[in-house]
Amino acid sequence: MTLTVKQFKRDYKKTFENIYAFDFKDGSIEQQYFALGHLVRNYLADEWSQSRHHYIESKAKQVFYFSMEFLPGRQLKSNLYNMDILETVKEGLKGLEIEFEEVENAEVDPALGNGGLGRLASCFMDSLASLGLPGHGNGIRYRYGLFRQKFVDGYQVELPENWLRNGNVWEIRNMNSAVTVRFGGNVWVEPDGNGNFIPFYENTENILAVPYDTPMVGYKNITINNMRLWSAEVPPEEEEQYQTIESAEKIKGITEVLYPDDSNYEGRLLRLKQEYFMVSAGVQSIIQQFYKYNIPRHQLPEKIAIHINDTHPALVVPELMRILLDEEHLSWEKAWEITKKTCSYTNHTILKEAMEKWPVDMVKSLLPRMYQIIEAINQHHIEKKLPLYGERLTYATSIIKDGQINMAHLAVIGSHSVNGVAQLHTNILKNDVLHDFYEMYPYKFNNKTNGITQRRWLHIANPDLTKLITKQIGEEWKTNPAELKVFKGFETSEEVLEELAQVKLKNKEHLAEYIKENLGLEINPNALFDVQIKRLHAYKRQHLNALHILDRYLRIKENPAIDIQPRVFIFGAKAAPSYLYAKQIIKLINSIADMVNNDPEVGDKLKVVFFENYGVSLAEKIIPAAEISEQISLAGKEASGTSNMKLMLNGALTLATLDGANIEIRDYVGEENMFIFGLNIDEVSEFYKKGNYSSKKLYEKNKRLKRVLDSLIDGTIPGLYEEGRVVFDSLVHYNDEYFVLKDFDSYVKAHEKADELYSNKKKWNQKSLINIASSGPFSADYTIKRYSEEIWKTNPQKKLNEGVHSFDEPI
Ligand code: 26V
Repeated sequence: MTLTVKQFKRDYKKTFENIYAFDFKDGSIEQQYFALGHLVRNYLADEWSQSRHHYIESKAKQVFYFSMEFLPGRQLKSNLYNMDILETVKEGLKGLEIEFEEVENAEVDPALGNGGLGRLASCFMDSLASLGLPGHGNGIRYRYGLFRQKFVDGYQVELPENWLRNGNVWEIRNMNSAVTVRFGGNVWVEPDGNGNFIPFYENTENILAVPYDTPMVGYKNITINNMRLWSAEVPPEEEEQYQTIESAEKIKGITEVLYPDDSNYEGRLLRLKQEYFMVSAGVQSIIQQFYKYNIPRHQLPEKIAIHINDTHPALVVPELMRILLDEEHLSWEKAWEITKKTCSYTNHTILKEAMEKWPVDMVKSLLPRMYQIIEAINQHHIEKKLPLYGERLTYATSIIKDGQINMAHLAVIGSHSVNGVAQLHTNILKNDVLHDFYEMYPYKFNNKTNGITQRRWLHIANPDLTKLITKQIGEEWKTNPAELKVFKGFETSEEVLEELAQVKLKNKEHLAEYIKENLGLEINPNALFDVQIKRLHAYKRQHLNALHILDRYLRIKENPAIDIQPRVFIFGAKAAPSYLYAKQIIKLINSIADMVNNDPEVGDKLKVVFFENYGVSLAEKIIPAAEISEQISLAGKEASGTSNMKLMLNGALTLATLDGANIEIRDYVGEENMFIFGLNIDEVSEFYKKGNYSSKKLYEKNKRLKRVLDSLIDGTIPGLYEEGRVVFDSLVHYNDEYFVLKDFDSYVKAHEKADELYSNKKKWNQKSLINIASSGPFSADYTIKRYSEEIWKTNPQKKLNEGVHSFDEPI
């Protein structure tokens, strides 16, 4: 949009006064932020409604991305940037003696997700809008987000995340689009005499689903999509029934908290309620819009696509069937064809313990109609497949087995497309985890390697690097990320390499200041910044990182005069509250940090920083300052990873196993521009097959490793209680499930290579530049383009496409 500084200042003063009835100068930072957000939303309103109208008129196919989690990050700066008025607003605020940075930090970061899956959903929202594609989010407006993490004596403590305390300026409560979701009771089906079967319900619990809509703003174009988050309320007509506050609270309880465990499935009734609540509200609201515009129902798959983000929303399949059967009175065959054509599913994890399976009894009593339909889907599946594929395959792919409903099976059978999130991961799905389905439906399987939005993770988070790139290669790369490769041409330019080094140093200084202010720790910005930021899980092997730090520490203690590359090891990680081992690793790392950081003999040579409460906003601060990106999961366990892409884009060199998208990163950037170590997937499989891994032997044989491991239990690390022993035992006595000891040597070697390279600044900077220049292919814009063309079959809208990316696929 076009906006002058003068106009902005006038608008801002007026907006503030309209809201608060006093002068903006007397307002708190929070109020100043709120007024600014309000004004920006007003600026957006026009374009938002234009977008909506356009979609309706053009009858364009719309995508609905169903996800239990979104992690959008702060929205003020991102919206201003995408609207192309960030500089104007900054200047205007300065004129009013308001610091933009302070105002920006007053915004809460909505933590409505656990990690990778939720952040990916939000990167996708950004790309959909920026590509001019009609694609909307559908999720839950949790009253409390993912817990706030604090460390007390090095232990993780979880505090409630009351993110709505000061209101949320970006959302609009849309009462007129509210729908009712039914739970429990009895359901039976009777013929109505016209050949239709009508379900009758009694004693159901009815819950009102109220949508809160948030605009998703595209980059420099007029597309504004919608992220619709549902909140549970008591239906007004039933308010009298819920006489006690407790019973009303129970209803609201459905959308009260986000489940903080992203690695361990527990069959909790409330979680199932959340899933059906979101699914039913979402599907009902889509269908309502659909019929409002008189679109014939057989056209459903031509007009909408519903994407199932992991199995959490897999009830979309029976819910859509329910509506088509019970409310539209379609035949089973017709309804099934429409449902399958409409739905598609992404798998995000192959960890067995994370696979959703709901007990039949629970589904039967909470969602009786869903159960009837799931049973019928299963019945049809078995009847159809038995003659074609025989008993083994047919029953292996059954949805219901041993009293449980397998949600992945439901999602695969009910979708026309099933994808993994990196090439290796998709291969594992085809050859292993979902192999039986791959035999049955090879055509459903496809890969869609994850991507990230370069707008948030580079343009906004790292403005100096953005400027440097633009100065050398022009603006084109911003809308056509393949163009980033042109930056490679500066690999030999001393001047550009020096500027690149300066940008990195400045970012490191910023982070060092932040660390000083928030953690009271002094770090040397000239040290090598080594970063591992992700949820804490044994398969991600933060403890391997810890062992390497201990190794360095012990070497320094042995020889305090040692000539070693100074390093700062940076961690950000939350552990699921019930995941004891992960919490013990947090305590271990914090104890190591305490020991190392307070040892005068160590000084600058080694520092360990463990940030509390890692999330999107912290990531934006850490990533631009990173030099080594730790992607060290055991090969075959990390589906894709996305921090690997963000760190590479900001010039960090990847130190990684051949897992997830690390493999594709290597394919683009070249093995010589990263540090690869560890077992590959074939070697891991070989060990599993033969069962011949003995971590104890490695411990006994390898002196260096033994010294490190012994330091966990011999009192070396002060403040550590049973945690050292627990980690030691798991690695030495319980045969080291994730091959930490096996990979230790090659991991240490990779770090030695990194140190050596770092001593040659020019070479390091060259590799950093090549990493930046090779990261174009990991733009989520490409990922979304492929989803759109190959799965959803949506096309960018002509009218909306003006000014939208000219687009070359990178080779
Ligand atoms: C799983 C579960 C399972 C039990 C119930 C609660 C719950 C909540 C969330 C999850 C999500 C776990 C899956 C996940 O986040 N996967 C990550 O997805 C990223 C995006 O595709 C990918 O980059 C990471 O490798 C993958 O771990």
